[in-house]
Formats: sequence, C-alpha cells, structure tokens
Amino acid sequence: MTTLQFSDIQNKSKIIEAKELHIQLSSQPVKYYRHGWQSWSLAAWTDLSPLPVQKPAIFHPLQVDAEHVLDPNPNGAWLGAAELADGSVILLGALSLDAHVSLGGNQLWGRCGAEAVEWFIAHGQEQVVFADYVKELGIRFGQINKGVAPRIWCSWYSLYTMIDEAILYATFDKLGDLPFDVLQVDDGWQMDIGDWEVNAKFPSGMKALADRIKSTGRRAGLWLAPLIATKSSRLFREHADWFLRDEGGRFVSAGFNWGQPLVALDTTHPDVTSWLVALMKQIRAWGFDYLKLDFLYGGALKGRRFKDMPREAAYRECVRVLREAMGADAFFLTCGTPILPALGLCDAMRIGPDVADEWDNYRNAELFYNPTTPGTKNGIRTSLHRLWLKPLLHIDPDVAYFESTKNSLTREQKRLLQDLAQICEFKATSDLPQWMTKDETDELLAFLNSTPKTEQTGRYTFRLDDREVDFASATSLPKKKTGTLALLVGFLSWMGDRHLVLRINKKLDDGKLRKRRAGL
Ligand code: 9PG
Repeated sequence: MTTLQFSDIQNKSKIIEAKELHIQLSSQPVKYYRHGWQSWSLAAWTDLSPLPVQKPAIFHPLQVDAEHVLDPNPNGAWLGAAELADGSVILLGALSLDAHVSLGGNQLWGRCGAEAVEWFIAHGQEQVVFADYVKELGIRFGQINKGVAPRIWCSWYSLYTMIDEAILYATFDKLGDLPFDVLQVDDGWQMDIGDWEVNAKFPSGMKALADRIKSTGRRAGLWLAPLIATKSSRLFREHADWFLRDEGGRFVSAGFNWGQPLVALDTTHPDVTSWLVALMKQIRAWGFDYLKLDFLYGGALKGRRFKDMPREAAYRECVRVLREAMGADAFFLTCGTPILPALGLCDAMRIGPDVADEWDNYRNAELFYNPTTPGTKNGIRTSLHRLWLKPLLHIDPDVAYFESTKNSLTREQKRLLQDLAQICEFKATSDLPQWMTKDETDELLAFLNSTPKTEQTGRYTFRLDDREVDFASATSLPKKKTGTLALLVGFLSWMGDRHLVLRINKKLDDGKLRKRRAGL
C-alpha cells in the first residue's frame, strides 16, 4: 500500500502507480465529491455524513453501483475529491478501470480490483484539478473528434412508449423545417426488451421508418438496450445460457423496469458477441445511423463470466465491439453507461438521470432518498457535476422542455434546463409541435439556432453571453427522516420492492400516459 502525506501533494499534481493508495489529509475536509458509477447515478458535492441508502433496493442494479451502495463513507467510482477549509480541492482519480475512491475520516483512499493501476492526484483550484485529470484520461482512453453536436428531436419525453407509426409520421411532418439534425425514435418500437424486431404498431417496418425520417433531410436515430433483456423475451427463453449468473448459478439481476425483472447478457460469450454484431449491422441496414444504446450498465454487472475478466474491462471490450460493428460513421450515444469504460469509444454520453415534466417527486426524492429517478432537478444536479467530461466527448444532459400544456415546470426551471443544454453544447427536445404555443415554438427555434458564449464563474454559476445563471436550486439533497416518517419510509420502500406493487404502479403510469396521448 502507498501512503502519501498532504504535504507531498500540496499545490502539486502527480501520477503514482499503486494497487491501494491513501492520502493522509491534515484536517477534516468540508465537502466530498461523489462520482456515481453510471449515467444515472448521483454525482454531487455533499457533506461528509453518510447518504441514506436510496430506495427501493430492487432498482440498485440500474441506478447505482450495487457493489458499493452500502458503504457508509463518502465514496464514488474511479474518482473522488475533497474540498478543504480554504476552498482548495484534492482530487484522487484512477486512470484505469475497476477502481473506487472513498473518504474515511481524514484519509482519502483509492482501491482497485486487480493489478496496480495509475492514480492521478492533484491539489489546487477545483476547475484546474478536474481539467488536469480529464486530460490524463483523454491520453489513456482516447478522445473523439467532436465537431458540432447534432440537434435532436427524440420521442421519449412526450410520447414515452406510446409511439406508433401514424403518430410519429404525423409528428415528423409537423416539425416542419425546425432545425433538427436527427429525429430519434425511442423505446416502444420493439417486440420486447431483447427482441429487437419491429412490433405491430409499425406495420410498414423499420426501414420505412428510417426512410421517412431521411426524406425530411435528417439523420434517423434509434433507441435500444442491447445488453439486457426481460424474462418474457424470446431471447431469454431461447438462450438462457447467454445470460450473466452469479457464483451460485443464479441469474444476476439487472433491476426492474417495464413491469418486469431484468437480466443481463454475458458479453464475453462468443455467441453473444456475434449476436450483438449482427444486431448493430441490422440497425444500420434499416437506415439508422444515430444509435442511442441504453441500459448499458447491464454489461458491467458483477457475475461469473464466460471469459474470466474484471467486469468493467469486459464492458469496455463490448463497447468496442458495438462501435466497430455499427461503423465509425454512425453517431453513438451511450446511456445508462458506466462512465470511464465508455470514454474514447462513443461520440456522446448521457451524464445524468432522466429529466421529466416535473421538478421533483416527493415520494422518490424525500421518502426514498432517490436522486436518480426521472425528474428535472435530479437531471440537472448530476449533469452539472459531470461537466468536466466535456473535453473528451459530447455530453448529453437530456432534453430541454418548451411547452407548458403537459408540463408542470416553471418558466425558470425550463430555462435552467435550456441553459444547461447550451453549456453542454448538446441540444435536444421531445416537445410536440401541437403542444407548443407560437411563442414557445419561437423559443425553441431561437434555442436551436443560438450558440451563446458560456463561461463558468463558480461551482454552480455561469455566464451565458451577458446573462448570469445560477443552478444552486437544483443541487440540494433531502435530509434523513426520523421518527414516524422514518417508519413510513421503511414500510413504503419494503412495498416498493414487491413485484406486485411495481406492476400496479406500471399499470397506473400507463393509464396516465394514455390520457396524455389522447387527442393526438
Ligand atoms: C426508455 C428510456 C429513455 C431514457 C433513458 C432510459 O431507473 N430507472 O428505472 C430508469 C428507467 C428508465 C430510464 C432511466 C432510469 O430511462 O434514460 O432517455 O430512453 O430509458 O425506456
């Protein structure tokens, strides 16, 4: 084990090779930067008290790194940072995969799974130490030739799974000549999660759908979640041996969604690799060349693999295969992805959880302490804490909203999302033209056409051209509940782990969705 004293790194940066490393600080830090494992996991500066474990636990595989969720110390994937009383920051970051950083008392710890790895250590001004770290990551993981990000219309945040051929074709027409570069079809076109064939809602098929988009002069985009499956899928029923199991031979849980438990493919199995390659080629053959590959954490869960290798290394190898199969000319957006292992291999990465047409959700945020469920505050909080990734690839903070008929966000809250998109230089929306007033359409048009000069002036403050923007309202986290409220939390989260309750919730959500879609 390597030990460093604070004086060894004060106002310096260095790279050290070690399997386990700890830095002895001279005083207790005031804040800790937690870096969540995948796109949706929390990234934030927090105080040093333990964060309540987010609930329900059944979602842990898809919201956090389940391997570290019970650690009471402040901790995070690959990197961590401590803010000292004088405002300076110490950053400890791995330059390799399968590594974790935590704070125990006055000691910053770095630990990795296998062999000794390189660690970057720096003390100084916050923005400088993060910029220096990302430079070193770029050298080792690669950085893409960025260019200007395409402007995207995506079907998810207005229509959710209620898409069909008629509504999408009509929407493409109504979008007219709004300056979008990509029209991206999200979840809802496929037979099942795992069965990536067109369903009955698209009688003309996938090639016709891509052709229709391309006929508007835009690139065709498609969502899929290639590394997971539902147990109802034909893929799982026919190829149970392709799926990841634990040491005891049980299927590893990839969480719960679509009203069902999820399983994950073992991407080191040669037959799985061939299947993934064929799938990517099929999607390109249909005519889609903007690929949003989602729920990718499924490729990096802990389990016993066909090839015995560390889970994140296995995942990175899989992302490499996916990239090669789809071709260098495709635009590759990763989502729900473990962060470091995808660097250098994709064009863009979702850097926060889903936004939603509401700011916050009391049950999820306050009672379940869950900072990863869909909501605009959650989306902004984590994306804001991952802006340092921007030099390496396009960073996607999720869509911005403009319309107000189906949306409870205030004008200011919508503006924050739009401003964040400008800061990320990644602009997308799902708003339907028929839901927008003339003024809102004009705002969307101005948003798509503008490229304000942005400058960070503080941890949460920015200048966009001549306007000051402050994101502090999106950064707070709920306090731990006590007394009867704590009992209620315990009961509700126990309920929230029951499949039956989750299925009922899904039915209720679907009902709400159908209402939302009515009249279109
Ligand atoms: C499609 C959606 C959209 C969206 C993605 C992803 O924690 N969760 O249960 C959870 C479920 C879905 C989800 C994120 C988290 O959304 O981010 O843009 O494509 O899938 O199903």
